[in-house]
Amino acid sequence: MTSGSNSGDICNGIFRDGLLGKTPPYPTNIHDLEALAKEQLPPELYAYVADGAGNNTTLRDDRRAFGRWKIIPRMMRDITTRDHSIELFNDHLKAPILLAPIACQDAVHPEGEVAVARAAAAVGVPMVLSTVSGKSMEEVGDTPRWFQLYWPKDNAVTKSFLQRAEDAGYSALVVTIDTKSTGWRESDIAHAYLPHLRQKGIGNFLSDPVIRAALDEAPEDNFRAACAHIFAVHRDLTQEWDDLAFLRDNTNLPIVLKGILHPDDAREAVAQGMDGIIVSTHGGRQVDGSIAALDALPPIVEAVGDKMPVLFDSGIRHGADIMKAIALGARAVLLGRPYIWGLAVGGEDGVRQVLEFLLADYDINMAQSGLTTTAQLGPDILRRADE
Ligand code: FNR
Ligand code: LAC
Repeated sequence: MTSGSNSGDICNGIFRDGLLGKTPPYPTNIHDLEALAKEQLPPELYAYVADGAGNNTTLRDDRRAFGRWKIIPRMMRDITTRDHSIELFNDHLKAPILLAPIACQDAVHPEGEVAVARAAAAVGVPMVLSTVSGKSMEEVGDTPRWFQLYWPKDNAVTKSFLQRAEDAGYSALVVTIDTKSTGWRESDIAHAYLPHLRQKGIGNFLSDPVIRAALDEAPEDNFRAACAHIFAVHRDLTQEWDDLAFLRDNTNLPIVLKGILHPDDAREAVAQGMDGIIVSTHGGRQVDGSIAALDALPPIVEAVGDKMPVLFDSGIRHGADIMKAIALGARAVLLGRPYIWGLAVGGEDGVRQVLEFLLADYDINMAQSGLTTTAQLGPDILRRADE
């Protein structure tokens, strides 16, 4: 995204098309896009994606936390040449954005994660593939990508997942540590619905050689027994900090712990030799009433110092949100629900529009604030509204 950047091209193209009576194919505003997805998805699936835990308190607080920070734009600077790229582990990112791991994309669209990977590749944003993906990690195409691990109970399965991810070309491992079990999600309870119990999101399990070897009959012949086995091995409630040595010993990939909200847990991640962390409330889906992710970020950044990159998700909707999270010390952010709304309404094209528009929004908001590189974002560009 350099020299005037592609945000200019996108806008010029859109306004030129407008002269011919054409507008963007999908809603531009993310809330309008969600409303359209809500019309199109079955109610229980919409609720699974949209809602959080309990009374949705943290889901709302994650967004409110952004409202408390205001950008103070600076004027009269040369903004002709912009480059928002960053280096992160082994990857060069054109903007400080990745796609958050989201389960069961095959429930939302038949092409699921494969459509998302194509859109991510087209736009140049890496995706983090969930363990709970409809397609197997080998089927998800040739795009920069990281693998998210829900750490299974069976070490042989864990080792197999780690090896497969490395062999398939994933460049980092995200280990999600805030979801030993699923939060109390009232709408899922009310609908008695979880997509992974409806044959969605199990591509990595059904294709795993260790899992298949443990079954008396192939999943194709006895699907019920295969699912029972998968649910018996797929999570482990006992894991503690010292157990991370097992992952360290069994992968060459950088390990990023996802779901940290306390500075002491961030310090523990450093002590365990991890390579990075993601500050996240899991989109308000785990502990209702927990601290908002953005409020948790500054003390964690202070605790970690320059020992490892701190990434951020939970509530990113616009370019301004990216600016605020990075200014408060995140190295990069992960985009969650918005790209799933794009997938729901337009498959690959829908995701591509969401990503292109978000990158353009970020670039333009940066430029209008007088900023031409991501590195220029710091606390000095922000003021708390309540101060
Ligand atoms: C998630 N998230 C998630 N995280 C993870 O590590 N593995 C997973 O499989 C999933 N699955 C998942 C499904 C759905 C439907 C949602 C909404 C979220 C959490 C995700 O990576 C991210 O932390 C949140 O989506 C961030 O919140 P926002 O920005 O989407 O509100
Ligand atoms: C969720 C799990 C799969 O949030 O991470 O639904």
